[in-house]
Amino acid sequence: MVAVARRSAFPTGQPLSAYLADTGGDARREAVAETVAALAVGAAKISRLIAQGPLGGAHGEATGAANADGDVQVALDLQANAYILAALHRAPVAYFASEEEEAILTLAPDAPVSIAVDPLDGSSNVDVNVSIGSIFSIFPTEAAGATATFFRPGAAQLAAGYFIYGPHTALVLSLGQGVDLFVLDPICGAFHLARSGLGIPVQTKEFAINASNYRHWFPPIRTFFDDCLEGIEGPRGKDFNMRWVASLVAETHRIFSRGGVFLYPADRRPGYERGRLRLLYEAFPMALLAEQAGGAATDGIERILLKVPGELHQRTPLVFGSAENVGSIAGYHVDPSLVRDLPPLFRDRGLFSS
Ligand code: FDP
Repeated sequence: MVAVARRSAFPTGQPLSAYLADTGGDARREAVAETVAALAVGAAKISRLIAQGPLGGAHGEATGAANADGDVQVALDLQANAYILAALHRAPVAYFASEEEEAILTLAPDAPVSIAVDPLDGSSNVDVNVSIGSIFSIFPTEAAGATATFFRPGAAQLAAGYFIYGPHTALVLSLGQGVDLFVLDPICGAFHLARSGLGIPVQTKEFAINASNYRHWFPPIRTFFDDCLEGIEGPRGKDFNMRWVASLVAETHRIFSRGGVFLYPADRRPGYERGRLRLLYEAFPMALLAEQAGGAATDGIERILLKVPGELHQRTPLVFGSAENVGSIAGYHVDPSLVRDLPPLFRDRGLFSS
């Protein structure tokens, strides 16, 4: 967890444009501000399209194509990617990395910032009318090129956030000085500050995990889960509640509203050796937001913001939310005495934590 220098209080109700204009004349902050403003334009368009539901044309229908990571693409995935890309052509963005693009695109190579996005996260929920979102991460552009720009620790991010398309559309944003919440006014089409200084409580009694994967999990996660289910009589001494929406932005938004911890661990299924979520454009932004809100984010053990992607669509196990709970989940990964059903070989501490 990092010490967070909070941005000085900005009055709620103010438009996002006024909030972003407060750059202190710093050229890089101005570039970030222009990029966030462009994203907000793209997100407002995506929000309108989603609000039309099936009336907006091909919606949650599979396109017959898959993205670079093998996930089925629905029509809205591609539309959201196109809207964001079009909006960014007005912004000072050098490189564009997207879940929906096989390779990094070059927009304006001399521009000071670059962006990684998941244009439509949770898109398997499109037809269910459940909250989905767009996730983004803004990096300073490196002169050495796209690889040097993105393949470095997540701590290098200048800003991160997500748009959530739900009963209302909101933007949760960090420019590196705390986390603020903006809501889209559907009448005027602009985002306004609704809450500033979002915080994640340090402890929680609520966790989110896809429990249908129980049989695939490794012993540390199974033991954590079993201990939570044992409630007040078990080793954790608390009655826990569980949630799983299967939409990362929706789970994250709940954690920002009332605390909680999210887990998508690695498991034994082929292709899930590093979990399901993507390091660059899902885990990095959520980790920055979580830390900026006083929470924590790890891959089970290591801090997400210290990890370095080796490839564009690299996956990572992800655990984030209330800091004490994230810490205790790390305990299950590094302390064999906490874990049940551990094969004898793994009782060796070195093997266990590798
Ligand atoms: P989706 O594939 O629908 O975009 O980003 C991947 C993601 O959704 C997350 O939003 C969500 O948390 C997760 O996948 C759900 O995975 P499971 O279906 O395996 O539970």
